[in-house]
Amino acid sequence: MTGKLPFEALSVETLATRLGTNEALCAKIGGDASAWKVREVGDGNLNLVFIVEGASGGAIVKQALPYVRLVGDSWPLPLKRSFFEYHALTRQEARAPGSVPAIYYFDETQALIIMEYLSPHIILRRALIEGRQLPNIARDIGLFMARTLFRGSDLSMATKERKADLALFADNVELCDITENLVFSDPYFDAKMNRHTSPQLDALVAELRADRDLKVEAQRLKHIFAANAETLLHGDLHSGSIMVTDQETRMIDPEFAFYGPMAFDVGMLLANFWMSFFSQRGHEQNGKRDAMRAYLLDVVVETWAVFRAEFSHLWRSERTGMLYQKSLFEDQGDILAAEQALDHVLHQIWTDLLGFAGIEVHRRILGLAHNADFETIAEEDLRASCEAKALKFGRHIAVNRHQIHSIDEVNNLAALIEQENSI
Ligand code: SR1
Ligand code: MG
Repeated sequence: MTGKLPFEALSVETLATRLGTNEALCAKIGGDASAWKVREVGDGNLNLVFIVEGASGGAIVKQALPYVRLVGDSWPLPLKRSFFEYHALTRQEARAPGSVPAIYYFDETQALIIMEYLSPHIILRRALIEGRQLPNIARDIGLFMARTLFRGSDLSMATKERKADLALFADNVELCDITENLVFSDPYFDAKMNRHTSPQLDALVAELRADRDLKVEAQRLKHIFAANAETLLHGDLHSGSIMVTDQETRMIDPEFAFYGPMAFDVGMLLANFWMSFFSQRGHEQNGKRDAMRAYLLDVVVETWAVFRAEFSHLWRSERTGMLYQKSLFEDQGDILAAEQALDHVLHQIWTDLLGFAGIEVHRRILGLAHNADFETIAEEDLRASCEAKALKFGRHIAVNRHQIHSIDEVNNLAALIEQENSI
């Protein structure tokens, strides 16, 4: 396939013929395309994902479709998201080596990326639903976030380079538009594509949609999301965008990448751990999940601690950008000033991440794009009860984010709400 042919969606039937002469793919999996085994495994909301296996190995072929897969061709979506995903992956690899799949080939016209087949990795969300306690995720994801968010910002980059990159990713308009609507606005009114567990949650949903403080807070957070072009974000860092084994953690799918607030990636990620926490009661068919719940709260604590420690380390050792210049602080012998500034930056991330986390919880229960943590709880009353607790938690941390001072305080709140019988 050359980049000059017009876009055409691949299929299990056509892939070997169309990519059979692709040098990068043949080098990786073996050149006899007639022996390739092709499976379509995409279970995300947007794209086609194929596993292709040949005589000498396997690879992933990911292709964007000109529409939202979850909804169909009534919702067109530009193919250029593949371009942003490719460029985000290259930057993430440079800033946090070993944290993303290796890229073998990119074809902009066909909107396809050929990349490393991660095996035996599974999606983190699936592992957490199964009750698996993965020992390294907090460390690996905390480091990934600190390194990519710090090194993609004006704390680290040359400003000319950062501004050029900001301009490049500013064109990822339609994917930002999805987040701006689906995350920050649609959950808080009766938007067309919303759904929730009904009738069990109807009264609570009405209450949340009438909650003035919550709606204002959601829009303040949307304002920060849209206006604070602080760093190159992953943009969709939930537990479905992370692949794991017991030893390894890799971040995938950064097609929503754009320059936004650091706290967005951190908040979205932690929200997914808290949602997993609240969903565990729905997955107790084979025994209680008390240990899993405790593990998830520990993961939250450790992720935030690793993030803070690595961010602080980079602040002290790699602060080469135009913000908080060393020439004003350390070079004047005023190390304490640099530490005071670091405290302010971390505090801002902390306050905002709580807000982003709260509304991420809401949109996964009230909006279009739900998550499997709750969706796989077949018994509807039980699912609604888990979801109601998560909604209550999400509201509290979003609205009260300026008054919450520690991760333990948030985890204690989650544990308290989880123990309530009335919901
Ligand atoms: C229409 S896309 C819905 C969601 O799927 C993606 O993974 C993002 O989270 C997006 O909000
Ligand atoms: Mg995705």
